Amino acid sequence: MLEALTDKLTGVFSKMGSKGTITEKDLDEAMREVRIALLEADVNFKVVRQFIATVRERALGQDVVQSISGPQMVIGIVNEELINILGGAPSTISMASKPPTVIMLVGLKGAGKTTTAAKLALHFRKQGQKPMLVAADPYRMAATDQLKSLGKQLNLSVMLPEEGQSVAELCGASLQEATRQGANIVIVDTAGRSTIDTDLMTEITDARKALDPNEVILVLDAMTGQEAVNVAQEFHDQLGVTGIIVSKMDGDARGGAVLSIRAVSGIPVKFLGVGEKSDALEPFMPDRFAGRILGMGDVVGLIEKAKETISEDDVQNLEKKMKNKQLDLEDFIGQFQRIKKMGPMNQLLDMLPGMGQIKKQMKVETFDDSFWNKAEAVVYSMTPEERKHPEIINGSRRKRIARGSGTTPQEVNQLLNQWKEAKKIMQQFANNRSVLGSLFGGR
Ligand SMILES: Nc1nc2c(ncn2[C@@H]2O[C@H](COP(=O)(O)OP(=O)(O)OP(=O)(O)O)[C@@H](O)[C@H]2O)c(=O)[nH]1
Ligand SMILES: [Mg+2]
Repeated sequence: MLEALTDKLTGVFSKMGSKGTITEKDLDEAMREVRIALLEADVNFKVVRQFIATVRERALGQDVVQSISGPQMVIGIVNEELINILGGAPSTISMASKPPTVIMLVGLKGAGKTTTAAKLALHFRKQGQKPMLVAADPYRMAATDQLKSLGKQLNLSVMLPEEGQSVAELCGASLQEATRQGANIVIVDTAGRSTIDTDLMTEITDARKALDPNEVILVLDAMTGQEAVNVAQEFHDQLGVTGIIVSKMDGDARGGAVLSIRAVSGIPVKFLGVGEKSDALEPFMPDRFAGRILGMGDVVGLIEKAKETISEDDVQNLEKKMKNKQLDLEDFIGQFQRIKKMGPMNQLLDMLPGMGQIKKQMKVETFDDSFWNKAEAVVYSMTPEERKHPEIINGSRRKRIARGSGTTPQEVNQLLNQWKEAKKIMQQFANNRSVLGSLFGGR
């Protein structure tokens, strides 16, 4: 997600960073490129204009021009302002002081409401809560069935409409049922329409009255781009929305919606949907998201995800090696083995610092399993010495490794070169990070 934007911004900043000090002209030039990158990522133009103006003003106010750490200061300001437009502090679901907490999901047809309802239920259950789902779409059997089957799969309780029951009646009944079952969170999935019409609004308003929800969450499809921002505005005007979940962030949406929504509508983004599966939901953290956009990588997120799958020792090792820039070929493959256990490779690798640039420099489109399987075979055909010190690999060693791994000497060479490039960038990045770290509070 947002790869194109990240690539562009990393490019702008590494160009600026390589200068040492910058002039006002350099700053303007960089800002022009940032502006283009944001517009290309489909960020609302008013948001872009305001963003650029604020960054420029702050940068000049802080005397970045001709200052030794000028470029880093600019990146620091861009990071802070990105976090700002994304909403600053993370916004969580507000819980009722007296349970159950009622969360209503609304949105256009196909936005991802039903899928998201199940994801949220799972999210809360993992936290030890007791959620219940409500299929508040009595007019479409298929919609009801979808939630029913998701509930069955995940072993979650689902309240279904009865024959002839109105949405308001169903909602009232589900609150009673929640109390009876001891459910402390009620997640209500409502009907979607292809446009915002009065029928839909009447139905949702009725449900809202019957439920008196703590949260009215609008689910928006990231793939709809700027249109999502308009939809948010309209729903908010007519209904009053308390939060947003942007779904389908795993697709090839340019991401502008996420960057514009908060600034345009004032509504906080609370979660991102990053896949079709029920565990593909991430709490939205403005600071981490900004870090990802700037290509600084979501190291914290990666490590947290890793913690769910691998041991504390493994994690500490990974953390230490990354910090000390000591990854050799053996670690490379070792980490890969662990990462492989964690799920789709690309999603995880994107969380690593500088990954966008690494891919480009290594001339690798995607790190798919076939790439890794080959790399693994090559590394396993090396001696431990060769893995630690790849520079000793000469022609005859290369031939032997190729034979052992079922590849060609050219392929072995290519992998070694790719590894060298990757290491170079990670090193560069690690150097930058220490400067950035002090700017961003040591993260
Ligand atoms: N890749 C991806 N697909 C998603 C995500 N969220 C939902 N989908 C898919 O989007 C499609 C529509 O999702 P639903 O949850 O049925 O959408 P809905 O808003 O309930 O649709 P209606 O009830 O018809 O209004 C399904 O095929 C989902 O699998 C996501 O985060 N990533
Ligand atoms: Mg649905």
